[in-house]
Amino acid sequence: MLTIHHLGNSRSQRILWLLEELGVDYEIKRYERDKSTSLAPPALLAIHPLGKSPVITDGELTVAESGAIVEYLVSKYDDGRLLPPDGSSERRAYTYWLHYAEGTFAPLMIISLIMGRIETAPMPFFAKPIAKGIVAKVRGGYLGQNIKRNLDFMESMLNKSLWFCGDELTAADIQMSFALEAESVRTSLQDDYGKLAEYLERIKARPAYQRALEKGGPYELLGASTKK
Ligand SMILES: N[C@@H](CCC(=O)N[C@@H](CS)C(=O)NCC(=O)O)C(=O)O
Repeated sequence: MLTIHHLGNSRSQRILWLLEELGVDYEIKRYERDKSTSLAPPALLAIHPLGKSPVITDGELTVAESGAIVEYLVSKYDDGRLLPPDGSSERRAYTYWLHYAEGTFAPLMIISLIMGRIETAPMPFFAKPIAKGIVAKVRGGYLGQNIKRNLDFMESMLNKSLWFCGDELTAADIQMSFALEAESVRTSLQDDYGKLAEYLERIKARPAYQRALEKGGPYELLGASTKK
């Protein structure tokens, strides 16, 4: 039986969604984040040396890293619905977005989350202006413009098609969903990024996405109170 080691409020939610889209039988082993640090519990270290989620086990095999998990599941279980044909332009787009999600966009979300944590961390009063100054420099000199450029880019892509690789959902969209959902709890996409907002609505309307939410338990993305 395939097992997904699922950390609450995390990226592994999208693997549950993929499994539901594929109609695969699986079991969920749940892990909760530490209440004060938000880190994964040490039990996940017994599954993979990095102790992160998602990670799946399938018999003797352990697969970590969302993109690798998506590739593994799609190559084993997809019947041609979620993976565009080899050699097609949709397939090139698929490879791009599958890597872009964790390689380019997610790191910006992480930096943003960390900046928010620094801003709100308890510290002596005299250190606060220094911390705030550093955060402002990172936001003003790097983060803000990069997030904007990436959101503009994604919005322009969704002006051309319903999903990132054309008018059909692919597993690359499932990989893309997490960081965009995280961004949407920080910024109201509706005002400046209408296509991205509609895209997230399309995702949330899918029955497989809703089943995954029911099975995965609470999915409250971290960093809702941070700003760019
Ligand atoms: N690039 C990795 C990132 C894995 C990752 O950082 N997962 C987070 C959950 S969203 C995690 O396990 N965090 C808990 C921790 O770092 O202790 C992937 O996509 O699988």
